[in-house]
Amino acid sequence: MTSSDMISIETLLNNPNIETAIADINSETLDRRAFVPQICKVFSNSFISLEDQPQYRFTINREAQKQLPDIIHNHVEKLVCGLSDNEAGKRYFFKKRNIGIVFSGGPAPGGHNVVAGVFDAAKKANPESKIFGFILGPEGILENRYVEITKELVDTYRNMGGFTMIKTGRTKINSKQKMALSKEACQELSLDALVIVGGDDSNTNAAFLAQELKFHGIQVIGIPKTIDGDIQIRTEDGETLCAISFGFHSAARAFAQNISNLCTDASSDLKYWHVCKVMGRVASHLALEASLQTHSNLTLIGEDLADYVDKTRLQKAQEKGEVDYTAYGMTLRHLSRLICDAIVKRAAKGKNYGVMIIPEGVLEFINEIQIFIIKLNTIIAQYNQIHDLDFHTTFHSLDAKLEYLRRLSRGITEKQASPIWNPRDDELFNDLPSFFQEGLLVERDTHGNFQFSQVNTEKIIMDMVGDYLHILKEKGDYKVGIEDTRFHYIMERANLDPELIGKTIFRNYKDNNNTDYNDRYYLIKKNIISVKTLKQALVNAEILTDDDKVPSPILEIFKKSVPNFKTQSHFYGYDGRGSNPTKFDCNYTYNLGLTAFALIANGTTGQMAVIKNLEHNFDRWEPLGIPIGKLMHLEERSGKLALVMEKNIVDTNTNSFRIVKAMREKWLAADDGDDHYRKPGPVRFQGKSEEDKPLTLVLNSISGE
Ligand code: FBP
Repeated sequence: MTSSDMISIETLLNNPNIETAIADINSETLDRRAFVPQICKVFSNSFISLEDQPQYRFTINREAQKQLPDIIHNHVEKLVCGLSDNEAGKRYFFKKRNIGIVFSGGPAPGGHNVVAGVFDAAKKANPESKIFGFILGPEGILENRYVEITKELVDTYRNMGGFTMIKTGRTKINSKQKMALSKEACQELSLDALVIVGGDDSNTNAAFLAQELKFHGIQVIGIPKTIDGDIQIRTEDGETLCAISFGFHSAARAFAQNISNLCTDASSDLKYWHVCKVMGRVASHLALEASLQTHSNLTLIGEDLADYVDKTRLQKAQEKGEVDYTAYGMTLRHLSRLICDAIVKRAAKGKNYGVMIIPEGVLEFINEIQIFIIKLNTIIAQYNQIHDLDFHTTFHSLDAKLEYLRRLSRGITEKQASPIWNPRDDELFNDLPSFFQEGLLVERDTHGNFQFSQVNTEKIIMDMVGDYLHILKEKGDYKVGIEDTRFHYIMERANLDPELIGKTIFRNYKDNNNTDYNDRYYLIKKNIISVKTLKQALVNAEILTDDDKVPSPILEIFKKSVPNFKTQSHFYGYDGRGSNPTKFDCNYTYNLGLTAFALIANGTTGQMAVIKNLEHNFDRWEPLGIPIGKLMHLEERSGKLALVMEKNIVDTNTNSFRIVKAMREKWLAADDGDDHYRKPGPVRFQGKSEEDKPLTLVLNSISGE
């Protein structure tokens, strides 16, 4: 086409079909926005009351009792239809109120529906009520930056992913001054209530704010958000009140979809091990769910590694009448050996490829790393406190940080030798690769948490794996198995005797005299590790003379048996966090918003809105309010014990974990058969999907009866 034949760009851009095709808003978005989430039965009533549920008990932390005296005695509340003769209750429920809402921490799919739920319920109860969204997370509260949420704004973001509507941030309201600023901001807007949509740390904030603002007539309600899935609430008697935080399902489905595609790729060209790091700052829930959805060949679960006991080492020590404490827990070295073992086994069956899932927070469960993290947390926190300076600003470069640690270990810095960092720590730390040292020294987040997402976890592990595989290769232990039919085909095509060559070069060749082996894959003998040693074996068997060259078909077989370990790294985190919510999360979050409003309209504070029975069919979903104060415990933060909401890591006694463990061998597929990859259904919004809730939830809810 010559330029004179071309339609002008103006004409093109004004063509209605082109306008539709390139519009920012596509039909998928319009369909999403129009989706009306299902609502729990109780919300079909216009007036909702609360009913105390004293049967749900929690072990209360003493410190929580001290620090949160006015919210600690709250009960679990069930939402029920209000009585028609409760006039005072009705007046309170339907009164005009101002409600603030804030997102806190990392985005999670479904957040916008929480806003939509609060907005719809508040406007339905009283159209004069106003909802304000604080911009950029808790920082918006401190700086009093907000936007009034309108119907138009809510409608734009219904069922859409991200926290784009009002943004989010990780600022922590952790000082008297910040509390005072928060109170001022709420009072300036004449807020009756504030809804905090966040994870464990943000709900901790919510509890303290609730305590602080209670006598100023401002209620605070928390919402369990985080893709990490570590907000799970059980009573003292083990009854589940909240099976999972919102966002988990959508993120896990997005990760699983990508990982499953990699399984297809890996098993197509057979040349890569895909190493998939998946988010979850500490807990491995996302990795576990992705494993169940994809049947990837190898999935590390941090919590499982922490439980590891080296029985051989323990026994050796026992024989000497000693206890070897280092036998408990996993070391990085041992972990790399376990991974190598899996890789070598698969290679022996001709599968020098695969897909492995590494949870982002796995290092938290590795003994030596955990010790470094705790020590460095304390050192950084102490430095900031003693010097009233910021460690990371003062010691900008890695060298400066290392120099400080070196001085600390020798007692030059803080007048006397540090009890935390001794010369041995310094020596061990200096043995780590610099990118990892840098990772361990990264700035902690505002809550004092170690930022695992900033560390190249998979690189640390895979570098060690690569090194050890190299050793195994040199020793002749890491070889790619040669398929029986292929070997015969190549030999026969070249008029070579497969029996003679097979016996000479393979350690498990099945010939008429060797009935021990019945493998489909042959492994080159351990001592044949080069063309030279190959030739030697052939000469020794009198197949070749010293002057002969190794025939090319035999060379071809040998080359195929030499493994080339190639990896591709992938990080699944921010992408899934920003994905559109699944139907499960759309329904879940909208009902959380409705629940939050009902709690507010009944005058409660310091409660977290949850939906019980998420693991069951929708008709069994039950909205509740749970006292946040009762979920608190003491935890090490920035080198000190702090009262925070307890998070849940993977429980290795659950059905889901036990099933993954039981399937490990099968999914590794280090055998003659095919891989067992599972294709999770597409993340669909329209139509019926069989993947309508997290598999971990489904499995964990199945009892023996
Ligand atoms: P929240 O707990 O705040 O929801 O965030 C979880 C998370 O997505 C983790 O999975 C991840 O480690 C971390 O946030 C990443 O944080 P950042 O957004 O600061 O990089």
